[in-house]
Amino acid sequence: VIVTLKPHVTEKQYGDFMSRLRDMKLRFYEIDDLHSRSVSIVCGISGLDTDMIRAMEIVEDVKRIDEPYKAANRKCHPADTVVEIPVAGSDPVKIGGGHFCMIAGPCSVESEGQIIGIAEKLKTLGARILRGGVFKLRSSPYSFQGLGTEGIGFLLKAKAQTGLPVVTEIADISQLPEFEKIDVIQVGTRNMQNFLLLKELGKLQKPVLLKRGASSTIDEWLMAADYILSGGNGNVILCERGIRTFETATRNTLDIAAVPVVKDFSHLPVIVDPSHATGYAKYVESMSLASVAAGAHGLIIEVHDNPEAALSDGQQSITPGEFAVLSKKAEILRKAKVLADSDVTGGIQNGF
Ligand SMILES: [Mn+2]
Repeated sequence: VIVTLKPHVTEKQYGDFMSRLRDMKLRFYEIDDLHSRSVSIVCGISGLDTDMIRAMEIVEDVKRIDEPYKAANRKCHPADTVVEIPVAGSDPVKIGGGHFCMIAGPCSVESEGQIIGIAEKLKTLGARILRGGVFKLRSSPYSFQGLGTEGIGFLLKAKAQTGLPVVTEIADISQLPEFEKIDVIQVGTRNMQNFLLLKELGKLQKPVLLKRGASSTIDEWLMAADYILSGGNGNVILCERGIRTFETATRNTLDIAAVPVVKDFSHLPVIVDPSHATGYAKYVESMSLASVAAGAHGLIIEVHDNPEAALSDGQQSITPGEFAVLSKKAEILRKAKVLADSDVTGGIQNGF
């Protein structure tokens, strides 16, 4: 609900109101509004006596949020969320708000040498986070299932060697202890509605990369985010990775409109995975640039030294050389977008 307070509320009244909310163990955000002071209270309908809130002396109005997602809703939290990923001995990597982040790496960790080698290259080419699957959820039981625990070890060696934070997918709650040193836990498309897993991740403070389910609506995706957020973990990054449509020319259909829609509906950062969305290396660059133009907060891209020999998703993996070009183009386009967004006339005068 959104609670609007009466004008001219004193600091003392405001403080008392806040401590009552705290006593009731409600999660809430303070909304800075020029005209009225508002507070959004995030909870299920059953968890709040709205009449009781309405009856409080300083409350002017209590409005229910109509959308099924509450904690992810921008109405509850007007400012953009910026998720910070700590980096040892350096500034954290930031995703969201005005920050853009490039995530890259192979679909699967295949060996220690492979992941360290590619990580070292990607670091020099603009990647800020290293990706690599170890617990693979594959459509076919006969496809490569990942190196598992051994792969986590290799990924952490690559992190130690390069300083790049790492993201990898969790397949099941039982694997959670193995993710202690992993910087970002990915929930893949097949697990987007694994609510028991989402609830467990809500108890952590670790960033979660929540991919959109291949057949999920944006509402369902944001409700999945609410499972994590309402548990107390505010570090959720959304990832559009293509949805299932009647089109077969690409692996999935990249829902590029999801980027501005999610930014409208939610305060959470949203990044795009053009690799799984298209399924073909040759389309990854154009869809990456489209994502930047649409306002995505980052990209996650599959890169492999020798895509033809990749144990998974070779068809959609680009080479480090192609990544270098993509990364450069994305940077140029992003600068142009920032300039255009901030000052259209100035941008036009400057030749854009
Ligand atoms: Mn993959």
